[in-house]
Order: sequence, then structure tokens, then C-alpha cells
Amino acid sequence: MKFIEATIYVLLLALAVSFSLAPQVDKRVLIASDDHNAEYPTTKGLYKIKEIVERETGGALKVVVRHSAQLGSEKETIELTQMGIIDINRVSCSPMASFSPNMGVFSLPYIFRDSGHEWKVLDGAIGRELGRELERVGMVTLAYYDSGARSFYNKRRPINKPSDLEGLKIRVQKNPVMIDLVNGLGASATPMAFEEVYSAIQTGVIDGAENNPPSYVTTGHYEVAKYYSLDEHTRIPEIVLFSKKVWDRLPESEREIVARAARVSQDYQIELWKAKEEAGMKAVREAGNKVNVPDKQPFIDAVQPIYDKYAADLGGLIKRIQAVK
Ligand code: GTR
Repeated sequence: MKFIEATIYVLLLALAVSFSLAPQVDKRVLIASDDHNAEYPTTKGLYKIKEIVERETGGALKVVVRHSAQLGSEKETIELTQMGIIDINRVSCSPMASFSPNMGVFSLPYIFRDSGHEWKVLDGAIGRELGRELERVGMVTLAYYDSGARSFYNKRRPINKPSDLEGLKIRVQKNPVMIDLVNGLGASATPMAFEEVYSAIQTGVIDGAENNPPSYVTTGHYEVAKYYSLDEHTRIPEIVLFSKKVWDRLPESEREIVARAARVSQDYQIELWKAKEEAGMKAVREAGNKVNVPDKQPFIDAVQPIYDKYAADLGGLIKRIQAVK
């Protein structure tokens, strides 16, 4: 039933979007999607792409940004991108693991030592390789964006050590690694679309979730889950994708413009991100939320079984990432 509902949803959305594009069937208008609001750094990155593409093509190619999950949850928008209905899509690399398993390596806890290590990997051979692999599933990688570190928040208690998570229902993104991570730490993982989390916490369906400070604040989750425990278990990058179906039909000159615009937007997004992270933490503290910074080592020890579980599939990549200095 769920599958049928999801299929009908995707078809209806496909129809709706195609009709809204009816006069531009030759794709002179590119639809760009993001699940955050217009002010969030990732969405602003898409607006930067729009600005450059429209300027450099002299308006021949237009970009319409649909933010705030107007086109559906991340999983749905990824499917619409494969179909060529969404042209440019900014999502987290986390749900991408269900489409291209190697992407799951970015969701492994503490895989990156810090932000510097993360960007060396993303900007280097591994980032390029994993990005290119997405072409097999119908998407061209244009850029990675910053998403900082994700930490737990909940409405019950501060998490100082892994055992404090026991018995808590924690929402996760739809990604097998995230489910294993949260269950492995003793909580009960509840996969759910981002847009449903606020009311699920409010009504007590779940106790909390996990995310970076800007997401914790812009979604309002910080109003309903007051304990924020900065264990920083993952650093999952954001990714900007282009539908391969559409890409293959784009003239080479326009592909170059789009690719260059995305590269410029990456630097811009990273700059915005730093300020947004600081502003996010400031807002959390000003709201009187309880923030704690647990010792990370017990968390690092507790997640080792996940590395054993994924060693067969991701072991080579894990070693290569760890070797990046
Ligand atoms: C955020 C990310 C969103 C979405 C969200 C989630 O950090 O920017 O696109 O993936 O996390 O938890 O679903």
C-alpha cells in the first residue's frame, strides 16, 4: 500500500511539475529543489547558481528555485531528479546511500576527524569518484555543500554518554547506516521525512532527532526538544545534483556554465555556513535550551560494531578516507 501511495504521489507530482513547465518543454527553465527555507545556506547556494546561470546564458536558461520541500521529501525529490522532472536538487548525502551504497560511507560516525579532513576528502579523488558513481543512478554531481556536524537533541534528558540514549525514540534520515548508528547506540531509530519531525516530537511520537545547529533552529525543533548534546557523531555533506536525463540534452556550453556556477556556489555556501552555525548556537543558548558537550570517546568506542558491519562493503573506502591527511 505504502509503495502504491508513494508511486501515485510521484506520478501526480510529475504531472503537476510537467504542466507548470508546459511552455518550456525544451527545458529552458530548470527547476531547482531544496528542503530548507529560502534563507538557509543551501538554498542560497541554489539562488547563486540561478544568478550566474541566468547572467551567463543571457537569460536563455532560467532557474526556478523551489525551496521548503515544496516538491516533496528528499527521497521523493531524488526520484524526481532521476526522472528528469527536477533538474537541480540539493539533498543530504545521507538519503543518497539508498541509491548508491558507497555514499553511505559519509554517514559513518566519526569517519571525518574534523571539517578540514572532510573537505580534503570531498575535494579530492574520493569525493569525485563517489560523485561520479551517481551517474549510474541518473544523477550528475555538481558540488558538495557544508552541513557541519550532527548531534542529538531530545525532550527528555541530556545525553552525556551512549547509555543515556537507551529507550529514546530518535528520528533518523532514511538511510541504513543512520538506522544502525542510532540503534547501535541503544536508542530506537525511527526513519521519518524531515518535514514530519516537528509534530512527531511535539506529540511524543518520538523523543528527539539529530542534526546540525542551523537545522535544529530553522525547523523549530529546538522549541520542542530542549536538550542538545554536542556529540557530533556525523559530518554528512550536502550534495548538489543535476538530473542526468536533462544534462545529456544540455548543450556543452551550458553544461560548462552550470558546472562553473555550482563551483562558485560551493565557496559561497561554505562561507554562509560558518556564520549560520554560529548564529544557530547563539539562538539555541538564548532560548535557554540545555546544551552539553559530552566526551566523544565513549561514543567513538560504542560505534565500532558499525564499522565491523560495513567493513565488507565499505572497508576499502573507509581505509582510504582515514588515510587522507
Ligand atoms: C539537514 C539537511 C536536510 C535534511 C535534514 C534531515 O541537515 O540539510 O536536507 O537531510 O538534515 O535530517 O532530514
